[in-house]
Amino acid sequence: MTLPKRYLVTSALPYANGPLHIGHLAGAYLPADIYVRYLRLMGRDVVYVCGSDEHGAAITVKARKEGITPQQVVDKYHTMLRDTLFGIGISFDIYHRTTEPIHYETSQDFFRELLKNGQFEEKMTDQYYDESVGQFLADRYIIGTCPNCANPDAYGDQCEKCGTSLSPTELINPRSTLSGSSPVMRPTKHWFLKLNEHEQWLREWINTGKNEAGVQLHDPAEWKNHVTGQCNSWLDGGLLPRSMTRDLDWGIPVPPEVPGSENKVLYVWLDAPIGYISATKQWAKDNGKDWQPYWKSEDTALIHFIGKDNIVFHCVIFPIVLKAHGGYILPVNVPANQFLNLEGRKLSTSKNWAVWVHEFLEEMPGQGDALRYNLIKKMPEQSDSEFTWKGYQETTNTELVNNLANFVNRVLVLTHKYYEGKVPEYQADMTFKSGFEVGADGTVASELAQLNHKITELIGFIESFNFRDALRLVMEISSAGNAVLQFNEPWKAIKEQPETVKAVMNTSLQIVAALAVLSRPFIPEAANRLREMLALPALSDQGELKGLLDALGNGEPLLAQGHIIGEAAHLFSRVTDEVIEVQVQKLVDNQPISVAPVPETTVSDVATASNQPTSTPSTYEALKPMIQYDDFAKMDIRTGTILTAEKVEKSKKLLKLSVDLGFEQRTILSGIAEHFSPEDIVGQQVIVLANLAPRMMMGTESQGMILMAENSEGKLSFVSPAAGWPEGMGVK
Ligand code: B3M
Ligand code: ZN
Repeated sequence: MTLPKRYLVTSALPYANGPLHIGHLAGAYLPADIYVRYLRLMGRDVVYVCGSDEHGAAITVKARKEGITPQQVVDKYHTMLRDTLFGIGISFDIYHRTTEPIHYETSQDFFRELLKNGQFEEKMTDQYYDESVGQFLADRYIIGTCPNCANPDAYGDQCEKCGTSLSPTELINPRSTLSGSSPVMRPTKHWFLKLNEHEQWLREWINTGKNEAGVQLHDPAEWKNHVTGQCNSWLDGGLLPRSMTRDLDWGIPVPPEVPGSENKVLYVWLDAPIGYISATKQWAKDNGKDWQPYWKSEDTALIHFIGKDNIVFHCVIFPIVLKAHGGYILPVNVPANQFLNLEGRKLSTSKNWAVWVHEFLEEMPGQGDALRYNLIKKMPEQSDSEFTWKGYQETTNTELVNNLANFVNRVLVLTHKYYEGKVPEYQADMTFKSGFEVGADGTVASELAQLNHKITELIGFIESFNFRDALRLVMEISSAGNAVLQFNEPWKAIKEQPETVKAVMNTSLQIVAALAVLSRPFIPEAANRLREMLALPALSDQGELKGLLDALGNGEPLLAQGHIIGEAAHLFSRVTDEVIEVQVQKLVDNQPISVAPVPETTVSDVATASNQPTSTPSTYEALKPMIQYDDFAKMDIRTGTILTAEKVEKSKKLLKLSVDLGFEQRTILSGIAEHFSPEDIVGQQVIVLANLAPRMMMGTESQGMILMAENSEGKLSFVSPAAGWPEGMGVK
């Protein structure tokens, strides 16, 4: 396919009801940012839009919780989200908000157009109504027992315990979160978009990339399997008309001229994606441009970056809305990411099991790029992935500090030492050991040809949304640079073979110059510093990568001979054990009840399930979803005895135990310090999960987990075999 004339790139609009965590970043923002930064470096025409999603029950629920108005909620979190996203270097062309007048107009116009085109079916439906407050209840305002897992505090749209999506009528014993009373059913009118009438072309479009006229709009092979798979499973289930309006006092009013529109607002999932369009309109207005080609011209590539929970809205509902309106293009790709886990557990806002990006920026100043790097390396592109603080430390120290920063530093320091900062002239036929091809002889020209080759490969990865692989290649280039130095040892050769050293150093400098551009999409601040160190003008993000490729293709140097470089400056800092321990401890301390400070806790937090103001406290923890025998059989559970116990310095919750398992002794850290004193539990017989992967906590490796029972007040009790039972026996 020919290159698109222009690109319109979007990242999911975050709800303005809370801060962003690293899962959001890795899901929808970093991949888009890498992609648009790359496009700009290639000199392509691209607009990158985003903004805060400020409507829906997500906002009003939060307002009730915080005791402020919905407007105050969105003002507070919009500012916070915007600052966080720009703070971590997400380079939107505009970060808009869905409470702007231009968005109200655009959304209402969409509604009018869909209505005019006969896309809605008006239906009276029965809906829960809270008589004591005189209000229809949005799904989020109803809680009740989950029919799937018996969680007593499931929401009307979803059970957060087992993840099942629900409708309010499926809840057992529903109650209103506004008053705690049992809601009644009342008839109400809504406008249902006839999704069912769009099934055929949608299936065709998703699976063949063709529109009804047979025009190839995208290549379906370029879509991620899990995205196409999710779309097809929705389609296979059959699409039903879906209500595009709500009875809510917060949102975009249904256009007032529409009969029966009083007290009705647009469904947030109707207005939110239209937010991409209004943001583009605002951007065009601010920049004296025309927004229309970006949304209406077939030679525009529209790409939505989202997390996997938003796939149906971007691949089914919004395309239907665009098509039903008419005149708009459809996305050429929706490269949704899967989920990022944190220390073995699902990231969770409600459970505060998260690394909050604004806190990271505050607590770890100057390390934004290191976080970006780590999240890209672990980006859940094809399947769920995991972030751990230990991994953060290791990756930062080995890859960013030891590899990249070290290479750059050596090159700059040696260039100043040998040539007073001047890029050395060299003899073209001078050979030295190649950094790219182990064992081969290279020349400056052949090394640059190899570099060119790698960059082409790297670009291929970016173009196909394989950002992890692309990042790996950036580091391979840096490694090749290190290898050039390592193999040729200029510090030894400088006396005997000064001409060889000139060629080696020239090559190394060219590699640094390439890295100063190539690293830009991933670690933009570091790229800036690299450019400064080389005394090159700051990147304008307008075609520099294209320029670099042209130069390499023509055999021209990236840094001219005789160019005088700047001083070596700091690039990345080593991450110490202390820093990591503080962060891990913070996670643990954020948990209301924590037996094991690591994800594999056996005790789920009863306390968070009843955060709703009016919910009744539950005596029994909800049952977890069903597992198979095989899931259980993977666990090796043994009897044991605690031999020693001591407090862990700087930790309120942890005790360090040595536990006799009969065949060996283990060190186990257990989050029971607030419940037991060390001297009381020596000799205690326990049950141990013995094949749990070891984990570092507070500088100590914990080699298993003690199983505990917990009552509804959060008190803990040991679980143990009969007195005198030997150690090391299996529990089955
Ligand atoms: N605000 C849901 C979410 O944050 C929603 C995305 C809107 S994208 C148009 O996951
Ligand atoms: Zn459930």
